[in-house]
Amino acid sequence: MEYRFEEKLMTRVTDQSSYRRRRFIAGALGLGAFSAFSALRYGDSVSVANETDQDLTAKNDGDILLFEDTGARLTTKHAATHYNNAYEFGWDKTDPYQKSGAFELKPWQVTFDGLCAKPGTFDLDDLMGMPFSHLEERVYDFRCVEAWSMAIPYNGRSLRDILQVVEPLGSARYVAFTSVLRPEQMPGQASAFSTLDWPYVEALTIEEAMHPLTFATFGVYGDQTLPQNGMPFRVTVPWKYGFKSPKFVVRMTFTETRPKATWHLENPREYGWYSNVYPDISHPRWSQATERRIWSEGEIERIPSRPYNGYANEVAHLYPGDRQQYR
Ligand SMILES: Nc1nc2c(c(=O)[nH]1)N[C@H]1C(S)=C(S)[C@@H](COP(=O)(O)O)O[C@H]1N2
Ligand SMILES: [Mo]
Repeated sequence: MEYRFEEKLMTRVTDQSSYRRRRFIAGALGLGAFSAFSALRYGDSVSVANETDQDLTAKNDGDILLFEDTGARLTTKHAATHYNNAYEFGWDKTDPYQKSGAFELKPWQVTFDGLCAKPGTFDLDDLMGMPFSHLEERVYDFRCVEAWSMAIPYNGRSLRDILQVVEPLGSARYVAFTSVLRPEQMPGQASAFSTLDWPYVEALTIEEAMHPLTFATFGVYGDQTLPQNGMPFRVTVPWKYGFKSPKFVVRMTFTETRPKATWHLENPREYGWYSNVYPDISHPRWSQATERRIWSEGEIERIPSRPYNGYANEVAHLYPGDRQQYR
């Protein structure tokens, strides 16, 4: 059965959970044979914050599925796909959609290496572990350090379900992400004006990477074909400033020492290594107390920003002591 995004919008359920999400549950679908990555999908992956069976409505209808719709307002797909940061394509917000036409989404492989027991290189289909249409969808608030934000439905699964399969060693304290290097398809990487060192790199602590909110993302708005949004594969970390959510990921490396991160490297004073959203800690050049929520091209709302971008209940425990350490 084809996935149709509009279908989901028809069911509205009040959300009791502390973050907004919609979710598909693959029932008795016999999908277990897909790959090592599918095994963990069912049962193991989603003891996520505050979720109860009662949150889930609808029924298993043959080959689809349960879902809930929290009724959360979304940014329009048009706005979320025409105003982006993906410096590989250029520095303007319109470059990612205008200059990504030559970017090849397939084939795509991701290599896992460093401190893990089962390193290897896997195709995206393996990492999904199920058909794209059966992945979870989560609506996350997403906030750029530049103080604009959107509410975007991401299609994917918890990154930890994937990381567990390659078995990080006890000595692994961080996960480093490397984005793709393809100057022939990404004009921003070839441009003499770019001061960034390519490829783009980012990193999380192992606890952050294994947190169930950290989302291995294969699509947005049910669409896998949007390079401007980082497809075919990005990682989405909703409690941090947007640059901590790397696009076009091709490698994940488990390390003992803290890896480099592109924007932190570029200007550590302006871009912290952790870069959690803290509204009371200003960027040196602007306040972070509020944000411009982009709902559509025509509607931009000034709203207060929240600690951890609204996900404090889920993640604040990861950051004991003085929050200045985690800016
Ligand atoms: N590889 C890569 N990842 C990246 C970026 C980038 O330029 N290259 N920009 C980051 C920034 S600054 C933001 S705000 C988000 C933007 O994601 P979106 O355009 O899909 O909303 O992607 C982040 N991930
Ligand atoms: Mo950003």
